[in-house]
Amino acid sequence: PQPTLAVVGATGAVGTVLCDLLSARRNVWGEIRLLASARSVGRKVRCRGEELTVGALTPEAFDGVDVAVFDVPDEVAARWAPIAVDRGAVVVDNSAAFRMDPAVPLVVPEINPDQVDHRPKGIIANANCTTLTMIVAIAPLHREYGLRELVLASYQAVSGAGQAGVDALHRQLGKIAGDRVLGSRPGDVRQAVGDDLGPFPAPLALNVVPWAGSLADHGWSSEEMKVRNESRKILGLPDLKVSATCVRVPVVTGHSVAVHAVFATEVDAEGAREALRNAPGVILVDDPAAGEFPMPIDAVGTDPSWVGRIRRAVDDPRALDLFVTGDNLRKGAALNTAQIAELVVRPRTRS
Ligand code: 11C
Repeated sequence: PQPTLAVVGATGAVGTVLCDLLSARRNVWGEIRLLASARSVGRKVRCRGEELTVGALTPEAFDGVDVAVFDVPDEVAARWAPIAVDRGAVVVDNSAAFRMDPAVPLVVPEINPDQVDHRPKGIIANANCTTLTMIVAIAPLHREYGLRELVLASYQAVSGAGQAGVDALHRQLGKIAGDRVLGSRPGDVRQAVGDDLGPFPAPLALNVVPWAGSLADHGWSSEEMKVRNESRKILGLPDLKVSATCVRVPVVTGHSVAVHAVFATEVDAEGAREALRNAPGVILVDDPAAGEFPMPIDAVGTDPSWVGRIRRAVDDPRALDLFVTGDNLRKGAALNTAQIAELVVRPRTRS
């Protein structure tokens, strides 16, 4: 029989994209069971052309489930993932609850697929959307040149903060639309938007906000520390130097990252392009003369990480500068979990 998949958090921003993806990907699943918090129980969701009714998150809901993908907040995952494992499921968790646990692999199928089979806790973690968008393009360059350091700034879409983030940006845009003077005096955008900030610390309309996540040690944000720690774990480089500045921008979906990557050996831009042209999960879009670069308005709704603006650093022959954009809800979240879940149930040849 075909394996059973549970999607926990099926009605959230990522869960919804996962249901869409499951409708379009090769159909490896038998039953698909959608689960959510009490507020969403009974809702109907279309998946693979069928109308499914969202069920309640209970221990019994995991009976008979082979793989459970969790798209829920950290504290919900921390509580419920072990329950799903006790009931016999392998958990693929998209929260940050288990990512840095040494007994939990952090898997990107294009980079470290074999790690799915080393899961002593029955849990496999999915990385943060900013890390994922970038790392798919950085790994092939690491294989070519040996990565030593990353200095990066992100340009993160509001859907990274869930549907509440998208709703907040649209409300704010509604309030400022048509005012041709706004943005020319201190505080005028703040005044127009008022206190309707949604999950953000400042207005996003006509603005950029150098903050994502919560306050970590020494002034870093949790998002910046995730990018550092997760990049190290995925690439197997515990001493990799990483400095990230994470910034929220008024984009609905599509995280971008400007990267300065320093390598062990000299690099050349055409060699880097060649490595990326042949890399899985990457699309090279690098023709500035023709106005072609990676941008969220083009990358949204697509699977790969779009990479371009590849230059050798003027002042360091061992460094590359580049720009990466990817759909934070797809490769940054739902798509990567779907790929991991498919790896877990892949048919194996007997040895
Ligand atoms: C954002 N990257 O854009 C975050 C959302 O650790 O999975 C995802 C947080 C995480 O706000």
